[in-house]
Amino acid sequence: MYKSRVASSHDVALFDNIQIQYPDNVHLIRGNHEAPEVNSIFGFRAECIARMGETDGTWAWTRFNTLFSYLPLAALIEEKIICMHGGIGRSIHSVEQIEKLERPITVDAKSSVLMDLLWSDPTENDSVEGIRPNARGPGLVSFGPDRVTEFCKRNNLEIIIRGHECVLDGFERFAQGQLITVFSATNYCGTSKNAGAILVVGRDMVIVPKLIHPFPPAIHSREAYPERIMEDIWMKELNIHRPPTPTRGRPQPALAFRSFFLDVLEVSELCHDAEQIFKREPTVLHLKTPIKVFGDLHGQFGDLMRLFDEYGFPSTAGDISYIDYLFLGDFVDRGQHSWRPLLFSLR
Ligand SMILES: [Mn+2]
Repeated sequence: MYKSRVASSHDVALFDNIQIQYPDNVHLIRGNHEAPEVNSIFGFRAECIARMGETDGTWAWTRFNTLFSYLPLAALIEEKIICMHGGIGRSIHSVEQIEKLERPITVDAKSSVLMDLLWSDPTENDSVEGIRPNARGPGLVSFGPDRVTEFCKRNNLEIIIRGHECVLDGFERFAQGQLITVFSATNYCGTSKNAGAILVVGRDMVIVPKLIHPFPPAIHSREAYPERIMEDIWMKELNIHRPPTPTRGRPQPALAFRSFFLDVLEVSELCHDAEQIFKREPTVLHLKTPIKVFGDLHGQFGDLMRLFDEYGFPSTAGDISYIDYLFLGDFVDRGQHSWRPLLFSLR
């Protein structure tokens, strides 16, 4: 459980860096797992307790969920592409309906717009039109390609980009390309064998998918431990900043010894700062191209690092000065490292 402290402190350092330096370039919207009813069951609560102990962990889990209730719920890119976690479901016909949702918001609001936004899926293929029941649960729906076309036309939009579903190639087209699903965690739950993807939206509004593939399930090889490989890469990068023959007792940069295992005060400050940012932002974000759109991460931090490694990284050494980042929710649950993508992306 208490492995990889050094690499992890690097994560937090990077995250702090992003928060301080790039407050306008990294954007988050909410997924259905950013809710206590869901993340008490699928791993996030257990992870908080494993990292901080029963009392502090439960407190942190509660605090994070309060923070989640302030997350923006959708994003418009150049007023032409709308992004949300799930979809438009049965009830959403206009962008204004989403804009009118007042945050903080939870399931207790009994908002069908919120439920559709976070939980709905497209139907199984373009030939299945209208509204169908959704196997995810009672009251949840799937929406046909006719709904996508109608929604885009009515709101003068070209495309819907959403996450929420694990798709084999990391991205998948629906409604003749008018809706794209993107999912960034590879080999989801260790069994799905899916690729992960991000979508790069250029200034010309052309959408280019970028993929990473699951590691082969080789036994007794480094490939069986993708996270280990990532940590090796991180260690190499960290080592660049270290002198080859360190002197005992030399002054250390403060961040180098910050543990990833935050204490209550640090979680409190972090959530407070992030909450101020979410409160300043509108419920529907207005974003510009070029931008990279990330799908569900579900605590699979190694995949986030691979995507950064292959397709650019949010720092001045990377590409933050000319491209923005949008994450479509479901940062937590399932994987072992909900905290890391979460903290990383909280700016
Ligand atoms: Mn989801």
